Amino acid sequence: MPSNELSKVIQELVKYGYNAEPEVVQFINNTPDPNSTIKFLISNIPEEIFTLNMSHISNIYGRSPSTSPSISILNDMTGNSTGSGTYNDFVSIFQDRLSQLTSILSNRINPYPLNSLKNTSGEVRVVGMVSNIQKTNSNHILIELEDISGTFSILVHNNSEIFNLTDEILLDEVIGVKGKLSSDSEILFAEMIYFPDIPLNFRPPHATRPVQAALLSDIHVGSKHFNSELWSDFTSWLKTPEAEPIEYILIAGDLVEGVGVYPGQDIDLEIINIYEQYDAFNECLKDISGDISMIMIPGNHDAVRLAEPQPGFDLEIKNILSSSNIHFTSNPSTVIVEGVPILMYHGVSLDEIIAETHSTQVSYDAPHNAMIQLLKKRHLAPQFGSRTRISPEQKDYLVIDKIPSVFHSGHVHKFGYGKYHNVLVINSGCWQSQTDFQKRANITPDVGYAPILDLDTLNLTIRKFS
Ligand code: D5M
Ligand code: FE
Ligand code: ZN
Repeated sequence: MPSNELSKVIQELVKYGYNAEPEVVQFINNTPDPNSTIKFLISNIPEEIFTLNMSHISNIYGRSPSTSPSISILNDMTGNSTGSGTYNDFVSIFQDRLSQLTSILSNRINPYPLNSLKNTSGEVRVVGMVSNIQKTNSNHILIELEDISGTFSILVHNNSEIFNLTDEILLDEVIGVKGKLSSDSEILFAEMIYFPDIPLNFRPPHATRPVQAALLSDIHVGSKHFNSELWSDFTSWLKTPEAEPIEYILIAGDLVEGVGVYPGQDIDLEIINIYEQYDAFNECLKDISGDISMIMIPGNHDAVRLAEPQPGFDLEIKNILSSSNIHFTSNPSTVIVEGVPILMYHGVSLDEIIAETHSTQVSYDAPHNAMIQLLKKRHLAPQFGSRTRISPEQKDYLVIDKIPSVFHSGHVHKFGYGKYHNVLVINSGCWQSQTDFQKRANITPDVGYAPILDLDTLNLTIRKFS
């Protein structure tokens, strides 16, 4: 007997005057949005056919859809926003951040509560959120740590071996410290600093069959500078035998250019209406075979709220992006593709990490090193109240709770990749040529990169269109 869902698929087909063999009904039902799949199929089926079988489906999709896509999404907060912006919401999100990151650090260092230190002496370990960090008159670094019990001052001496680590510490991040208390137990002299971090022996899960994913971001359709020629080169290449193993495309935000994103943006717009921009983006996807599954999160140019976490697109935008094989989720999200956990985050906080981290390793020319800082801190936007807007929620969705095999971002329009404790870190560049703002700021964007990930070996091949 067909289940409820299967009979809905059958009824929907009948509504349009079609029948289908049971495998086809099952196939349609397994797609993320069966109604869109039906619309897509019947708009592509030859006129004389009224009973669909699997060979019709294969013809429509261009190749056999025999292996069904394997995608699950963790931590999608779309529709679950609880924050109303009250003081209590901010308290909740900080408490949750502190508690999640403290429990990661506590496995290693077994901390004392900060309010107990005044009655202690000698060597202690603590964990807390950085509520202040400043240079003293004698050029040491003074850190104010806060936990649920209270606050405490930590001094990092400028002669100490760990002094250079203070370059990486940002306000509001959670760290651990080992050190010796002063004789009056008023201050802790730091000897070790611990970040929540990724364990060195992390073994990244991988797929069990040879299958690939293209990792893209920052398409910016609707901008005068969207490079449609390079995009067509990419979608044409997808049809070549070389691209046959690609079954997934992940897009980490800034699908369209948006409107009113920055002052004077009008002169950069090819399409001035946001819905028409998504229409044009949809046209850009039309050339991509229907049996490639796509996963998309929004970025700061997209039509969702700016504050992070950003929910996935609403129905109005989803209806414009009519292809049946798109999975929409929030920014950030961890998506499990063929068993491989991939953390997708658009990357607005990277601007801040690059500006605030004093290490020369972290720059726009090495955006993956800024992403590695986020992995170390196990948080996607450590510093609160600066450029990255954060929406207060009961739960801090920006904590990197599950360690991913792959961390995928965009936003800075610079291509870069690296490995950190076996996590593959990729910033996928963009499809928008240099804008006037970027010309003035001397930024040369990396345009037309399609990093292709082998999901079974976690190796990367860089496909550059030019
Ligand atoms: O961001 C693209 C990159 O360029 C990112 O690193 C921010 C930077 N950018 C772009 N426009 C501006 C303005 N007006 N001020 C400061 N920084 C900017 P995207 O999200 O694609 O705009
Ligand atoms: Fe962008
Ligand atoms: Zn962006």
